[in-house]
Amino acid sequence: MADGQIKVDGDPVFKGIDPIKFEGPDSDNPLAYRYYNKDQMVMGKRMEDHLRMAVCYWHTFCWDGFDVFGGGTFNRPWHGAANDRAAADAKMAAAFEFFSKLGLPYYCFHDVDVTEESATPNELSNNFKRQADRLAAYQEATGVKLLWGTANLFSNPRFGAGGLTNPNPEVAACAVRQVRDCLEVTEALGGENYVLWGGREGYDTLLNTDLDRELSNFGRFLAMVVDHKHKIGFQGKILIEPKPHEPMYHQYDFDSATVYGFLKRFGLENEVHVNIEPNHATLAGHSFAHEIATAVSLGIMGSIDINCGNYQNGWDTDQFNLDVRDITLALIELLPSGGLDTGGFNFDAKVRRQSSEVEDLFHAHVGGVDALARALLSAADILEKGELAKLKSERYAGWENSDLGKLMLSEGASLESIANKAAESGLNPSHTSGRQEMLENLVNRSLK
Ligand code: XLS
Ligand code: NI
Ligand code: NI
Repeated sequence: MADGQIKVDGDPVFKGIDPIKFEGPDSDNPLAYRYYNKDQMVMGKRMEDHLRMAVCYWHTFCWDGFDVFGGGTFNRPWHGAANDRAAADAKMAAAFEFFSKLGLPYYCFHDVDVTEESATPNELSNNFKRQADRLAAYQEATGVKLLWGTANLFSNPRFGAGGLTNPNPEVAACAVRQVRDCLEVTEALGGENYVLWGGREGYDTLLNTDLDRELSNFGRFLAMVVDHKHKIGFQGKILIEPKPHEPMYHQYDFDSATVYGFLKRFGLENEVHVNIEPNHATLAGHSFAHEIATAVSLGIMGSIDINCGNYQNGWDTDQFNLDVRDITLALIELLPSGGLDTGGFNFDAKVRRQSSEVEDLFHAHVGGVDALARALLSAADILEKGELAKLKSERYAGWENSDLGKLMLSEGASLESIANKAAESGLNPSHTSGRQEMLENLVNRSLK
């Protein structure tokens, strides 16, 4: 162990709560899994290996319940009077106890989540390295692994105008340094991905923003991240997490398609993938399934921050996603492509401010885990029945089977040759039903 002070089996924080077990759908124990049975085989793979679930450090262990209208409501036993070293260590002990009790394989963090308040970038760098050793010891003792690490380039006031896209090169250099440190720590901890969520990379008004320069700088620094990844031999994926708004009025990484265009511009489309979050998808006016289908189609699918917004207000409320149907629709797009590779499902979700007891954190995750497991079972049932694939292949069969389809796709085909062909043959085709309602019913019939 890297630090003699670490007591992994020290005083438990979650005393009255036993490890969460699979008890089956008929259990009446609120703190049991009804569907998540990690060794159960689904489409030839263990449930745990399909879902690769992670707990996030920030919402679950850092947030004290404050919002813009009022202070914290949570009073967590691991929150000290100040965010000092003792509090950071207590938080880490609680976090690993929680991960272990849930029986989930992964966790995720920002550099500042695991460290105490640091007065300067130098202090942060030192504090983070110390905490990284402690994380390594906890990982070794509990078997919990790191899905991804990320640098927080948005909370410190110096990042008000962004990190890597800040107008001030001194601030951008501090951001670069934080990313370098965090990428190296993530590598040292065996992290399977490294995430860049564009916290304040964007603008509040174009009146003070040189958009062209900011995007050029962003591309330049992202290329350096990729170079450094190769230099240090990091095996994981670099992921950008798209989001259209909040905190900035406009975020550069708007959605998966926008991110792809940006990556193409800088020649990074084979190096960087996306971390998709349902609540960000809906903020961008897309469904969760749309973002997955787009990323799969563009070859940039990476990982998922699972959560959802609120249907009424459209904000980034980061709720635990219990919508089995919505997740099923996304999995129908994801699973045929081979599913998650180095990615996972990270619970980037928070309990409501009134859910003030630590027990609520367990209820929230148990519900989130089971919703994913139910969606997996549902999607597998739908895909294994094969009706969707059959209908799609029939719908597009003309491109494979008919002379016209083949001709249109052949080399040398032109706008003119196709138009002439249509005219010569007097083409006047009629509409074919898309069978949407039948397919929607088919999905609903398979929901578990
Ligand atoms: C915020 C993001 C954030 C990232 C990590 O909206 O979801 O939590 O996942 O920086
Ligand atoms: Ni988010
Ligand atoms: Ni997120």
